[in-house]
Amino acid sequence: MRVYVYPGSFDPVTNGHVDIIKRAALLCDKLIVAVLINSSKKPTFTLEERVKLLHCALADVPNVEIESFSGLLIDFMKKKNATVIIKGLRAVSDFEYELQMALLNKNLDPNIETLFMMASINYSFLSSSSVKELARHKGNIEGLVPDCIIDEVMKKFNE
Ligand code: COD
Repeated sequence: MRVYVYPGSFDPVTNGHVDIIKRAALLCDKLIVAVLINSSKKPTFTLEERVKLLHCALADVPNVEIESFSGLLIDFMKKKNATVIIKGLRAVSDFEYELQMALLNKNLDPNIETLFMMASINYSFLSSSSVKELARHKGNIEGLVPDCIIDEVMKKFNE
């Protein structure tokens, strides 16, 4: 059984993430969306909120599971018998950091591959940070995040 892992902060999930998840899910038997618990980025949404938003966004994708992890991604991969790490690349600026991570992870476990998927052109400008910036200023986030999470994201910044 081919188990792949798509790790991230998902703070919050965007349509760019969902696009990568749907495309990656076609390549494997099970795709685990792995939500990092203690990100150095200090997430805006709690772990429970990030997981709940992902469940809503991915309700119609059959072979996807949502889990959380802390510590090293490689240790989580081994625990899940997963062989491939999925990463999304938006621009050259993503590449340098992601290459370093991929080489580091390869050094930790040579049997685990990192697979880079290019962002779709429609979402190549999109990040969780830009969604949060828009929401903070009551901007329109339609089309940037799944419809079912719009209210919850807007509420977070405008309570
Ligand atoms: N289109 C396509 N892909 C996208 C888009 C978009 N619009 N937006 C983001 N992505 C991709 C990102 O490039 C990334 O691959 C993924 O989606 C998740 O993005 P984020 O921003 O939610 O998550 P990050 O980048 O904060 O996640 C970082 C990790 C959790 C993957 C990383 O910190 C990690 O692996 N941490 C565990 C500790 C570890 O093992 N470190 C390595 C050894 S030191």
